[in-house]
Amino acid sequence: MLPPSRRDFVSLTLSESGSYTNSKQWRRQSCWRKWKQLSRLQRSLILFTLMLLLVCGIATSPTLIGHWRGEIRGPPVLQNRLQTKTNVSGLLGVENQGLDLKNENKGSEGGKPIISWRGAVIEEEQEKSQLLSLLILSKYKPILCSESRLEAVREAFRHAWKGYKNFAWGHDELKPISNSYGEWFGLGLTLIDALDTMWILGLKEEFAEAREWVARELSFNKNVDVNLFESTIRILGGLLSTYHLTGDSMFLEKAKDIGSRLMPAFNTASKIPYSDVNIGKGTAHPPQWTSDSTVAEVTSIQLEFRELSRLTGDPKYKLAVMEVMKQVHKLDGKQDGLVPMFINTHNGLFTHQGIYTLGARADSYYEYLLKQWIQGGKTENELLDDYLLAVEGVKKNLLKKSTPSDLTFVGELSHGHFSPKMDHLVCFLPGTLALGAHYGLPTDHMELAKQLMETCYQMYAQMETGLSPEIAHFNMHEGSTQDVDVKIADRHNLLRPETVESLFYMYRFTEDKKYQQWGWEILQNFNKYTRVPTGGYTSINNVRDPANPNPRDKMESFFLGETLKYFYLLFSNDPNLISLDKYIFNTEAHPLPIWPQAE
Ligand code: DMJ
Repeated sequence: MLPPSRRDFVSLTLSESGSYTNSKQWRRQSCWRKWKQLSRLQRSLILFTLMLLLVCGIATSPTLIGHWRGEIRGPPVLQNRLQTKTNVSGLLGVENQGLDLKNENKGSEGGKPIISWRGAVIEEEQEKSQLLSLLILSKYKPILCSESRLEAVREAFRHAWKGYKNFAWGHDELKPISNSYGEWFGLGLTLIDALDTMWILGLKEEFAEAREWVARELSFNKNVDVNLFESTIRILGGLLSTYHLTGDSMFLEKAKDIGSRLMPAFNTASKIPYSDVNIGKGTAHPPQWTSDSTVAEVTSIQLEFRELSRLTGDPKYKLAVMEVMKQVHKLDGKQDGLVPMFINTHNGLFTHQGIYTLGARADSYYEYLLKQWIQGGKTENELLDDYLLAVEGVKKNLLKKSTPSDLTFVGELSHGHFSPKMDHLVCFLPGTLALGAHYGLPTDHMELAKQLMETCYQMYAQMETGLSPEIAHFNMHEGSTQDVDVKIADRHNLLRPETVESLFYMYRFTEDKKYQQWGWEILQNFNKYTRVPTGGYTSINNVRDPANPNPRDKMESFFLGETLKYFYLLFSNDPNLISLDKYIFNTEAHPLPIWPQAE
């Protein structure tokens, strides 16, 4: 009889002949031999450890849990996609990110930033905090995962703030690639937009220095044209919410100042406001090329001016903006509650009729119908009626399914012709629908919200960078192999908040962790493709090219005002952190109080 080693001898000989199959066989046999050589105790220990690892792996995989619970639904294509994405980010992603960092770290020297792509870096501090998260997560995953994600948002904010502080302090927007700044109104837009975010994130030092700038440097007595809508939602809204959160009356005084300087916009024949106001001279005018205003702009300043009236006791602000709502309520030219995009400031009529969208120029009209109704104590029935009608109008005219994956999307209508085009801006809608359902509106609004939330997430997940384009076109013809097409001109990403905003609402109302998970993936992709080494985050030109996303050299103020704030609120498990039963967010993410009773 041959000794046991005889088998090894045969394998070894074949292996030397270069046969791959036999080499594998040899390895197997060699392992088997080693296994047999172990004591019973050693074997039991190894088997036990393997079993333990398997059980832990299954128990902590959100994807598997999701499948077991039936949470991850949708067509197989998307399920595959979700599995892939889940494995590269999120809970497991933190771990993977830790591994990536280790690899990237090879080329770095102590204390120096670690380059992750041209332009984006992960600094040492961030690396430490993420590796720490990795360690913490592997031990106490369910409890501390939220805290480590919150810390990741604080870190992202600090990084954005570093760029703003060093290169754009007191100016409107950071240009993070050229280490300079851009002016729009010359009013420190980013700083004001970011005030309440810093307060909510608990960034005391940053808040204190920004408060000093507002108190000492900010003056609205300037010969400058500002856009009524943009300065209302960002500046007036930002100052009012910061006043409410802090109780610091300096912010209220500044809010009164800018609010009264914006009022000349309403001096028009129709009382529909002009788009532009010179806040120093007290004059207002439409844009140079038209006497029209944008419908979304004139109908999305109401939360702020109504609140200003409540705080000052002066009804003029509220009267001016409610006059606009009254007129729009009665106007001809709507289709099933959907509004055109333009309104004339001379005669108060809709212009460019026949085009209906939930995207640019109409979006926040719908959002503010619902939010004013909530703000005012749910008694202003015309607002509610218009909102409910519009949701039915969306369902009837704009809602379709894509192929191959049956994603529900909101398209556009142009003179009876349907276009499967959806702006990223439309992704405010799942959150707004969910908010309405929370306040007692039909439950099918929540069902629609869930479907649209999935679509908005897929607008990120199906892109090569994991970041959404500005506009997506959905395929509807049989035989399509992908749901989302992006035209070359639409491939940019401006660091917009709408999807993260909706994820926040969806998580608050359902407590379904998948929404936090989706947000976590998006935050990581912002870090990967838009983070700039010297501070700040940049808009990019091409979400389809991970090798060269092509930075645009601009950090919009809403990235700090909205996007990072909604990330933070999404990752927080505390429903009382800006309770949705007490506050209503304006369209720039500035929380304003829901009035104690209807006024
Ligand atoms: C913000 O200024 C507001 O959210 C507005 O309602 C839409 N555009 C930007 C963000 O995308």
